[in-house]
Amino acid sequence: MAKIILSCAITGSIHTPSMSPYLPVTPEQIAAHSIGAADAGAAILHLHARDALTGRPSARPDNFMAFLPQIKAGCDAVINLSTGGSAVMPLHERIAGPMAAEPEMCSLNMGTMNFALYPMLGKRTDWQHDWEEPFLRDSDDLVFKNTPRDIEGVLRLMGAERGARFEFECYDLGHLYMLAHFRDRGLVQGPLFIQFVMGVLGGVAAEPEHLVHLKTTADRLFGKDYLFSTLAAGRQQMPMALVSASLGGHVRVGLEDNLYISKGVLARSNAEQVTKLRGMLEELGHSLATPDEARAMLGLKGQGAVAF
Ligand code: KMH
Ligand code: ZN
Repeated sequence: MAKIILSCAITGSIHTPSMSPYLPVTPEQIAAHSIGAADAGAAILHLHARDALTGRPSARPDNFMAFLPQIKAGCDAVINLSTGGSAVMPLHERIAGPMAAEPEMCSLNMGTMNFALYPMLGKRTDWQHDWEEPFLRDSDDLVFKNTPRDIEGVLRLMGAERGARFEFECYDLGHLYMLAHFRDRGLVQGPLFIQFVMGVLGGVAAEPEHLVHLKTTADRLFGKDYLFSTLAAGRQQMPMALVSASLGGHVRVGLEDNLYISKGVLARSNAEQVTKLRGMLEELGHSLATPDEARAMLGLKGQGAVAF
């Protein structure tokens, strides 16, 4: 069996600080969680930044630079920066940090879509910060914008000009056809790394049948010139990671997509989720790729070629 690349998405921009005391928000917390996840077996760290005081999602270069050198000094995992930032940010804001940091990898969301977070409001009233409740509530009228022009811009600024390779985030079948369109135009080259994103309200639900169909379609469109990984938001995170591995794919966990370690129990760290999934995968006979093995599989430029 081929080695599995385990990505860990450390903090993201979906969850807010009031939802879990363990969500890392300060640069120190983000660095410590990242190094812990790498030590536990994550080959790739998918990173967003936050404002240290309020925990609000940010993509400002100074917020990224407050933790990137510490993570690089503390582990050899591949650093993968989000260009999705948060759906409330315009594109120029979302890519400011990644453009300054010139990472080995960055995410690229393959379409414009709804990104509805308001079901997470629940019955909570004890918000720590003023921004949290309206941030979630107003997502019932929020469009995450990545038009073909936006996608082409990120491919040029981050790929052609800065040598990053991409985690192509595909939330639905149409996103695969958009990726094939850019392949046909010669703007993306293999091996492509596709992240199937399941369980976001606005994208496909986290159901095994959908994953099989996404993979079958990607097989037809990209043949042997791609690898896939799967993330499922919320409680389907671990089950869908196991389905992904069983289908020959790679896996992603992390507090960005799920705050829990088991039913009703908050994960105390990203490393806890990595350790749990690693144990289940190893029980099934899989083994994890090291960061350097992941670099070779994905054709990355290397840690020496980043700007932090
Ligand atoms: N949190 C995922 C559902 C990005 O950073 O570009 C989406 C994500 C997007 O990871
Ligand atoms: Zn992300």
